[in-house]
Amino acid sequence: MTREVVVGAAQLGPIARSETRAEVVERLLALLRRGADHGCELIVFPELALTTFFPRWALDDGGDGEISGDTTELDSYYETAMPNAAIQPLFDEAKRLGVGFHLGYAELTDPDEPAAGTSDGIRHRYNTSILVDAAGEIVGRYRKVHIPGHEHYEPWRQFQHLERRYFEESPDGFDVHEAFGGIFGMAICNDRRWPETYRVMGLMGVEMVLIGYNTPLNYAPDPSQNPLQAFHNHLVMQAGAYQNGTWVVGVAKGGIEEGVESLAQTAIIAPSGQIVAQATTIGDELVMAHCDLDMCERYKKTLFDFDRYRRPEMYSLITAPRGPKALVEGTPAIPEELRKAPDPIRNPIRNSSDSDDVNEAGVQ
Ligand code: CDT
Repeated sequence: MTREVVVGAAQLGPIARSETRAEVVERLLALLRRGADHGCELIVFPELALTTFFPRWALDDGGDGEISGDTTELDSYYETAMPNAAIQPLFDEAKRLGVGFHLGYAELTDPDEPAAGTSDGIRHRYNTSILVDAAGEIVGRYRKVHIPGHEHYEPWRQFQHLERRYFEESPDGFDVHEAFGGIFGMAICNDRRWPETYRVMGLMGVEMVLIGYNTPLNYAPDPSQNPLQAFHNHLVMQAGAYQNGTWVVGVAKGGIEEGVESLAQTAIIAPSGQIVAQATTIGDELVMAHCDLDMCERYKKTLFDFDRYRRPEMYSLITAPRGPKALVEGTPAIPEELRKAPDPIRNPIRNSSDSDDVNEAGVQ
C-alpha cells in the first residue's frame, strides 16, 4: 500500500494593513474547506499568514539598539499564544473536517510560559510556523533559522525589510515530525535558498518539507536579481527536493500588498525535482496534489543514499564558524585539517623547492 498524502497548498493574496485577524481567518477557512471538499488531508498556509508582511515598515524608533518607542502597532502583528481566541475557529474547523494544517505567524513568547521553551524571563520574537494534525493537535513548531533583511531603518529603500530587527534567529534549528503517515519538516521563506536547510532535514529522513514565503519582487540591494526571482524560487526548492529525495511544498503570500509586489508561484514539488502542481494566480488559490511519500525512497536509496555515498569528512568547512573568506579576501581562515587535505587545486603537492610565500592551502 502506498503512503499517499493529499496536500493542498493554500496560496494567499495580499493581506492589507487594516485587515483584522477575523477577516484573515475567514479567508483561511474558505481555503481549508475547499481543500477538505477535494479530499485534502493537509492544508499548507504561507509564512506570516495572519497579517500583512509588517517588516516592510519601521514600526518602532528604528534606532541602533533594541526595539523601543511605541510598539503598539508592531506588537499587534504577533501572536502571544497559539491557538488564541482569534485563531481558534481555524483549529476547530480543521478538527471537525479531519484535516491538518501548517500555519506561519509572528510569535511573541510569554516570558513565564515554559511550554514556549523560552522561560528565561524575556519576551522573544520569532518568525514561526506550526504543523497541526487532523485531530487539531500541534505536532511541530519551527522558528525561522535564516533571517534576511536588515536591522535598522534604511531611508534609501522604497520599503523596508526589517526582519532582522523584528525577529530573532531560531535557537532551535531544524527538526522533523512524524505525522500524516510520514516524516515532515518545516522551513520558512529565506531558509529555502540555503541547501543546508534541506540537507539537515534530509539527514533526519524528511519526506515532505513545508515552506511558506513572502518574497518581494524588488530586491533593493541588487535589482539585477529582480527578473530572476521566479527562476530562483523554483530553482532552490526543486534542487532541495531532488538532492534530498523529499517532497517540497512552497506556498506564497503573493500579489501587491500595500504597494509592494510579491512573488506567487506556489508549487508542489516531487522528490524527482519536478513541479507537479503550481498556482496560476497571484491571489488566494488552492493547489493540490496526491503525494506518494514512498517515492522518496527511489532517490534516498539510489543516487542520494546518504549512508553509502556522502563524504561528511570532506564537508567540515560547511559547519565551521562563519567565514572563511580566504579565497576572496586573501585572509586564510580555513580550518587546519582542511588546509592539509589533498586538494589538487587549493592544496597542490609541493616540492621542497616551492616558494615559502605559498601557505599549505595554496593561497598566496
Ligand atoms: N520573507 C523572506 O524571508 N523573504 C526573503 C526576501 C529576501 S529580500 C530581503 C526571501 O528570501 O524570499
